[in-house]
Amino acid sequence: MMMPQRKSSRGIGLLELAIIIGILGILLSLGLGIFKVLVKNQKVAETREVLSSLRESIIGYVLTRLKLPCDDAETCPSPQKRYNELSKAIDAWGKHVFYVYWGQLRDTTNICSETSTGITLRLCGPDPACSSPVQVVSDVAFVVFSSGENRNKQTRGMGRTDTSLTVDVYEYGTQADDDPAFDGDASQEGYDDLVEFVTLYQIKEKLCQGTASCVHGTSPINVYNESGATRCFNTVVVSEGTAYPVNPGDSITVRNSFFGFCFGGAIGSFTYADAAAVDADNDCEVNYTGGSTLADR
Ligand SMILES: [Ca+2]
Ligand SMILES: [Ca+2]
Ligand SMILES: [Ca+2]
Repeated sequence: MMMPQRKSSRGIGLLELAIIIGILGILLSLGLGIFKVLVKNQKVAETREVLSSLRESIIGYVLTRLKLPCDDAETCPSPQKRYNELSKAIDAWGKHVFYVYWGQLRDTTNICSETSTGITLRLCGPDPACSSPVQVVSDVAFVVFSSGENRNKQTRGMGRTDTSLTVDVYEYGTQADDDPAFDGDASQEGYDDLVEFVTLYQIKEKLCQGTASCVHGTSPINVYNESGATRCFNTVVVSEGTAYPVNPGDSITVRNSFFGFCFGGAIGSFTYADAAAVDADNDCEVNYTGGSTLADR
């Protein structure tokens, strides 16, 4: 039996072929574009992860050593460590991440007794002149940052800083380069640095119990009478175990108390500065233990 002959198809015309190739081309380029964006996002995320781990490692270091680590490009007396020994300090594009810190916070024996830094960070939005910053953060302890995909360091500062420094952070794509000398190129690249920072306040909040609101020189210091008897601080009767707030500039003369009255000559004295000097844990609380003696509480 003869099979009916199939009608042969006409095939694809030249025009259709051109259209199909065109569509494929568009799809392919879209796909490549999406692929590039995905890779880039993944690298940005990876770098953010590197920076936040590094930031946490530095905070961890401060919690045990009571001071900041060294930069990698300076003399670092043992047993101090460098920031890049604490955690990975290479970004997703293979470049070293930068560390900028306030020098005194490395020299100090106890970061809790530090009250300010000279590093200010400004979030500038899309304005390369930063004429009206979105946010200004003062007393920054340290900054870690990556020069981003363009590998151009566009953020100011590197390593130890002992003179006041303003670090400006711009919105992605802003035509800003605050360190043209470093790369020798101030070309009109969009800002793409990735920046993390920590303030002295944030460190003290974690490390120095209850000290966030205690600033020596500004906050009153509670002096607890732990001398074993009711005393008079100037003319105020302070019973055993209770606190008397001493304000900046105050000088206290301590006298004995008798039935709720202050009497007799001075048995000791101290000033606000004396109280601040012994308040090693920086919580604005010290003990008066007799005579002219104060001790940390
Ligand atoms: Ca950059
Ligand atoms: Ca640069
Ligand atoms: Ca104290």
